[in-house]
Amino acid sequence: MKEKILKALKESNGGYISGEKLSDILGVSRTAIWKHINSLREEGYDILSVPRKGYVLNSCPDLLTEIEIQEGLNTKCLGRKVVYLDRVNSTNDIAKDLAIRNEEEGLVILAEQQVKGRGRKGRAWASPKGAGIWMSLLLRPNILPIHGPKFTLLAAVAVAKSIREETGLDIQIKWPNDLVLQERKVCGILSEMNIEIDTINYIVIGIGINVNIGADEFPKELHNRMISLSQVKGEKVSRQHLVKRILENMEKYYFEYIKELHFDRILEEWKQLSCNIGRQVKAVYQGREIIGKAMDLSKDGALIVEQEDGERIEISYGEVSVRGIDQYV
Ligand code: BTX
Repeated sequence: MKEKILKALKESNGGYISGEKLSDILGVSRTAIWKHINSLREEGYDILSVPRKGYVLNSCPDLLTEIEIQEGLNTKCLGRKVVYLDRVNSTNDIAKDLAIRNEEEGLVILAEQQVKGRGRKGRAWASPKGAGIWMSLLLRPNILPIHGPKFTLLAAVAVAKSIREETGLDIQIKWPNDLVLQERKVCGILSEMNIEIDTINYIVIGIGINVNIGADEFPKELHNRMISLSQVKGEKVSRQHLVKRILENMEKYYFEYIKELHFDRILEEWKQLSCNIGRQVKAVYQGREIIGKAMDLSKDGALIVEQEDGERIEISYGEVSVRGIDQYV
């Protein structure tokens, strides 16, 4: 009912709508309408009520509810169902749980706060309340599992592009799953797959973005390694707009890729957005320490590193530190 009232207020486009009219359209008493209006106010909706005129919606909070995300969202699949939660362990866990229960592709989980947000290898991902985007997407691509890792690169391109479009900030991708701004981490992507020999049952793509987090809200030990969009932009960034833009861009790249299995265009965009290419990097790969210059990406998205002796190694998984960004000299 609350959502229906909100919808009616939004549809009146800044005009007044009377309590009587709302109660007629929605088939509930005026007292019930008033209670729901108050509850919306508690969530941060600025709703004015004027005697003999009714209610008018002045402004909406930057919440990531289904109704806010779906408003004006231009997608066919991603975000057609949105589960919005206040506090969760990890949005990826919720998405995986629902995937096992046959939830359809395109499901989006959003939370205001994660208390056990995860990075790779079980590392913790700081996800303070109300100031970030902590989101998981459920995909069920009908392709071979070997192509699964490409989705992390695809998501990185889609998210980086969306942030650039929404904020104008010069964000870059650090292979394979981080986005950096002024050489500090602003976003991480955690893709988790469930596969059988020749089938992907599902992929959950978890995206964490530090949007409006103040420097003092980050864990102390991470202060000089992470940053938020608002810190660089100097003003708050709309989470709602950014989520919508990500869903739209993500769907565009996703459909394009699964239609023809053409990864070249995404790779080209990835390279243009990369902070790795041309820089000194260090990695431990297959038990060996690799130090050299990142030269390119292979057609499957592996990072090609040229060592001092000229040998070229394709790193297809794991960690790669970049001199100047990570704690390596
Ligand atoms: P990662 O393993 O590459 O990075 C984790 C590391 O990043 C941590 O060890 C820490 O040093 C640093 N870090 C932790 N929190 C933050 C932060 N908020 N900003 C910048 N750096 C940080 C990266 O893993 C993948 C993260 C994915 C997070 C999303 S949020 C939605 C979804 N749910 C979930 O539990 N994870 C994903």
